[in-house]
Amino acid sequence: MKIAILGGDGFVGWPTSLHLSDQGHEVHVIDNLSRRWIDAELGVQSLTPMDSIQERTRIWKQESGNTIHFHLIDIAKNYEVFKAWLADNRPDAIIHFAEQRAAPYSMKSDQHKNYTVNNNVSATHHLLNAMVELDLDAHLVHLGTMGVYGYSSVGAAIPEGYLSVDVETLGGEKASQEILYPANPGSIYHMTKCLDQLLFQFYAKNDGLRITDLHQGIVWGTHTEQTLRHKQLINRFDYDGDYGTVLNRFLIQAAIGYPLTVHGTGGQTRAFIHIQDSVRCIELALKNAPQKGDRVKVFNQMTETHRVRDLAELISKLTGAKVAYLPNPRKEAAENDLVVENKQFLELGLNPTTLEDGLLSEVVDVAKTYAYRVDRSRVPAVSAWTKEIAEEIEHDPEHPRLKSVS
Ligand code: NAD
Ligand code: USQ
Repeated sequence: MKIAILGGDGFVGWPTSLHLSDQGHEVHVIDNLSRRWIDAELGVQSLTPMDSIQERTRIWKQESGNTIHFHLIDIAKNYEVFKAWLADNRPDAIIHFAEQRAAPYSMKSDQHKNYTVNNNVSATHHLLNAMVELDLDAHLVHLGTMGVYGYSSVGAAIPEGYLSVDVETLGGEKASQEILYPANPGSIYHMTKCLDQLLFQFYAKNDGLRITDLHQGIVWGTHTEQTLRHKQLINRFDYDGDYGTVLNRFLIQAAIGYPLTVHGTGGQTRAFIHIQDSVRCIELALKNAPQKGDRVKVFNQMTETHRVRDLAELISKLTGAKVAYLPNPRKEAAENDLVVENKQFLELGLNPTTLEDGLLSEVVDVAKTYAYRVDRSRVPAVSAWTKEIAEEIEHDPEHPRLKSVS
């Protein structure tokens, strides 16, 4: 297949590009490199030394004999350029990763809120709009988030996208319906993914676009089978307070002897998936496209759930790291349970990589190798969800932003 990978230079996009290229697909990465610019804005860098996308693709050609094409396009700002590219290339499938994906970055300031909404919503809408205009019947696979559901503890498992509801009609009868699970975003970033869902619903219904939306949990790990083939194919690894996600952050904190930064009581339960499984799920989704006229196909792309403090304790036991319970910069439930249905990928043959000691140690080893690149002052998460929370953190003498943590 000819596959366009929007956002193919990112943390999940790069290993996906390698994996699909390895399987013989013709892969085209489209990326505006905004994620690299955000590193420059924040004054942080990936823990792992990443080469330019051009150099990465050169090494991949040398190692595999396969070409990954790169196109520098901002799909949110350059609609006409993007549309012209789609018209010239007419891919069979399009994988859409190209959004600003960090919740803390999206909550940093009013400018960051505007940027995240404008970038994410325009990127998704431009893609859908251009596909209709060009009569492009490509299968669109979007990377969404478990966060569209909220992380509620209603006592029932979160279904894969749709909720069955009974409504009482005016005649007093029961009518059954399946509706999109009620959206309950916890950040501006997560809210853009809820808006994406409505765009997808409309374009599938109105124009018959074939769309799969993958509601993914937190991705952890860094290596995949292909990124391990050459040191210059290494994946990015975010550790800073804005882009680093919880499990990868704990692993690197353990490697550099930094107390594990648990927000609040650590009672938050979240869904997780290893990067290798994430890439495999995308392959499975590509092979199981919806038909024209079908509703949006939704998968819950996660393999296990964990409570944040349990993860901290597990890593502490494994590595001897200390655990620090910090004031939570986010506005979120202090404690929640989370039960998620994920039957569809399991039935398609996904064999989950669970969070076991060997893989956790592998990430700690990567972190130790590159520990010299870590700026410890960028580890604390300081982006506050409300002005009140920002005030509290500002005046808390125990918060690590005010202390040097050794
Ligand atoms: P990332 O930030 O590493 O990668 C996103 C890529 O998209 C970057 O290379 C960036 O330059 C590019 N991009 C952003 N806006 C663009 C635009 N307007 N035009 C062209 N390119 C643009 O993020 P990631 O961790 O690889 O996540 C990829 C997708 O998966 C995101 O949509 C995210 O919401 C979703 N997701 C990620 C995780 C996770 O834990 N990393 C979990 C669930 C869902
Ligand atoms: N947390 C800590 N300590 C830290 C970092 C985070 O306790 O040092 C807590 C947070 O407060 C939160 C939980 O861990 O309760 C998860 O935070 P996170 O940064 O790991 O994940 P999140 O902000 O939800 O976002 C990430 C990705 C996003 C994706 C989402 C999937 O950045 O792109 O959509 O995971 S999900 O969480 O399932 O919605």
